Amino acid sequence: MAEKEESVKLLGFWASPFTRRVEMALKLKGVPYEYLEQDIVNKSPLLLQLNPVYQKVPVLVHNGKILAESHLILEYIDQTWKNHPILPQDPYEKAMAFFWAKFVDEQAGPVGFKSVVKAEKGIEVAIEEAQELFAFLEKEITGKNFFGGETIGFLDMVAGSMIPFCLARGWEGMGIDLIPEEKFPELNRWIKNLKEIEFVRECIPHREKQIEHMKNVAKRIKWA
Ligand SMILES: N[C@@H](CCC(=O)N[C@@H](CS)C(=O)NCC(=O)O)C(=O)O
Repeated sequence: MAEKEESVKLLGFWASPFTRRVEMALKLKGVPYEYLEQDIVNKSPLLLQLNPVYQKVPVLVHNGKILAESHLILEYIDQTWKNHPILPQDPYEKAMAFFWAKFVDEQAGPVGFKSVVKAEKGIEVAIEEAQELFAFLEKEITGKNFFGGETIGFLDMVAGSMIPFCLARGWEGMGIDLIPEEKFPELNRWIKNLKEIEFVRECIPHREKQIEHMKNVAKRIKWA
């Protein structure tokens, strides 16, 4: 019997870490998909129709089923295509993967970026504040090849897309290396491991182009 034809569409934005991590999961699982690049300033009627609540990318449409929010999309992908699991089976380890993913997206990423861009108390203090957040991740990755253990998993995709391949580039644009090798040897080892994976490299935005983009984001963002 012929297999049912799957339809997978991903609405995304090239510099979006939230989009890049979903592409990593689809590529790891070998799921063919159609990618629809979005303008996240002048939003398309399709994006507004598919994600009226948040009006953000990524949005995944699988056989007509619509999903938003990258953590949930990753979990859905993992449960739908079961090869190369990305989330831990153990309930506690799974909860911890979600805990750290939330920390990456809500603290280490945006708060770290904000402290350096604003640098209200001076750049040295800002760097220290941001690095205090990275220290948690340095501790988590110590002694492991990936956050997920021996192979790349959910948290690697979340943290990888956000920290080295998005925000660190924003800081690079300001001439700051926020994850120096001497201070964060374990995180640097992990970043090297990530870069050795071909599909991860395929999902990393062009460096110079992203540095320019992040400079514009830093100028544009009005922090609360
Ligand atoms: N919590 C969301 C965040 C998604 C997100 O912030 N997407 C950005 C692009 S990087 C976006 O679409 N921004 C448009 C807007 O904020 O209006 C997720 O995990 O998917």
